[in-house]
Amino acid sequence: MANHKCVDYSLYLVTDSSLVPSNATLLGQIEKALLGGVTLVQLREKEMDTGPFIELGKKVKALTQKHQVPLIINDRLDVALAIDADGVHIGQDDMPLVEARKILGHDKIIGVSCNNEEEAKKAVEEGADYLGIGAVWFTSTKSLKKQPLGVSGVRRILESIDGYNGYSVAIGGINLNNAKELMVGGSTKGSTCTLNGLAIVSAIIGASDPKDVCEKFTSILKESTKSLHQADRNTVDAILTHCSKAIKNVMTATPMVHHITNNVVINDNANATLAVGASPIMSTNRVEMEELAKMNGAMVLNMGTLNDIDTMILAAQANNRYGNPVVLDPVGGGATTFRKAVVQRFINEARMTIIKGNGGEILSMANRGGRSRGVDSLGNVDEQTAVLAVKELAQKHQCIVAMTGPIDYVSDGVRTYAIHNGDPILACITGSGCMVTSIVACFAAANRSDYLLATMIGILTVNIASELAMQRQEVRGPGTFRSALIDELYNITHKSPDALLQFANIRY
Ligand code: 3NM
Ligand code: MG
Repeated sequence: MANHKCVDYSLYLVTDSSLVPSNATLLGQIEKALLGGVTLVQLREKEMDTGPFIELGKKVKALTQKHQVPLIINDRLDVALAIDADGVHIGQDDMPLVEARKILGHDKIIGVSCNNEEEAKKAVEEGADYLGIGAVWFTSTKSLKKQPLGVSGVRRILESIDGYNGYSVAIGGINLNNAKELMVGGSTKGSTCTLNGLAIVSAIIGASDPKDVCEKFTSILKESTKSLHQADRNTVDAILTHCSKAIKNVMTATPMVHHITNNVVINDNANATLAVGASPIMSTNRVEMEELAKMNGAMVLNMGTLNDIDTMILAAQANNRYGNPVVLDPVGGGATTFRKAVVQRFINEARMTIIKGNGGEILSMANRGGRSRGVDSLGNVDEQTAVLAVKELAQKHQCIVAMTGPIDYVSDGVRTYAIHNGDPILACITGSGCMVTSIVACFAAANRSDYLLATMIGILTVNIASELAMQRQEVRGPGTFRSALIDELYNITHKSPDALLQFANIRY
């Protein structure tokens, strides 16, 4: 089963056998839709008896498995369990979420239909994996008990659950003509909670060519996320608007952040993690890696101390399986042939969500030179080389790449930013780079909808904390700075998140 934390909700097909055209079959329509790019299927049969429902479910599951797409069953937990589907979708009049969760456990997806703010908040509190928000528009597929929400109604509901860590899809009356309007208009500016996809019945199931329709939906979805980024994410202002929310998300979720890190920084990094409101665990014993990954919010893979590389890889793979972000810090990555090979193994055998290193480490990974002596970077990197290196690496490994130094560069392969913050004294204490990695992981754990944003805010938080620490009277050098830095990490996140907004100096 695909882990439910990393399910793609963008094009969600909900079936209804009564809408299949007379010259087609339900299975045929589902298969064509899958070929067209459907990312999730819900089998919804309101009138079918249990036996035939299970028979049909098995056939649909064979199709969804072939296309590696999760299968959700509408309403019927017994059918979902019988065919080992990936989850259920429940309406407001179906089995309550709390009871359904008791029966299905946490490995199965549970989605809930919501028509207003109260229903949405309740579902979020009770731990719904995703919300189906609707009906957006009038639909003849289902008789509606309430007025359709419209695009603005969907947006209001999303705003009311700002900070929700799960997913949201909209449903009801969606077709090729209104999909873009909904994706762009239904997502909100100052909110981290955006629509993750569209759930569609008749426009796909009733189509004469479901594959063609799904391909068109897919390109509309791609276009609208692009314009969303350009409209309100591609500017520094937008990033800053998200800062205090992203900080709050960490404190609300108090995510566990598992570090396998080097001996030199364990204590400082655990304290820094606590200071921003997350919960550190520094285990290196392979026996508990799987169990930890299950509870984990994010993982730091710091290769400063390389005692047990196999366990590190095992842990990263387990976190991949549970959809947890993995942050790689390739400490000393360019220093020896051995370390170069280890970085390659990490990249080849597990999936990194974010790679964060210093100039020497990132340039070495990007095959653009880059030398380290010990774990510190040698020399400054010119802007053009830095931007190219982070961008190329991000594209190559499909992840976020950050290069820290006097100026920090961050890229998702498309957008690249330079952060001009941080006091030079950071270079005088050991492990300040590793601390940035820890804090980035804390933000990534609680802000999974935007890892670029999480990385930027993690770096900004440490940098600005260092500036504030140096302004303190009692700080006289690296030793006193080190404890003041932990104080300021705590102060920024717990008392004055606006400091980020006030002092940030980002260029792009
Ligand atoms: N649930 P179509 S509206 C199954 O409002 C369903 O919760 C809704 O079908 C809700 O895409 C709906 O054909 C039917 O309009 C949506
Ligand atoms: Mg129902």
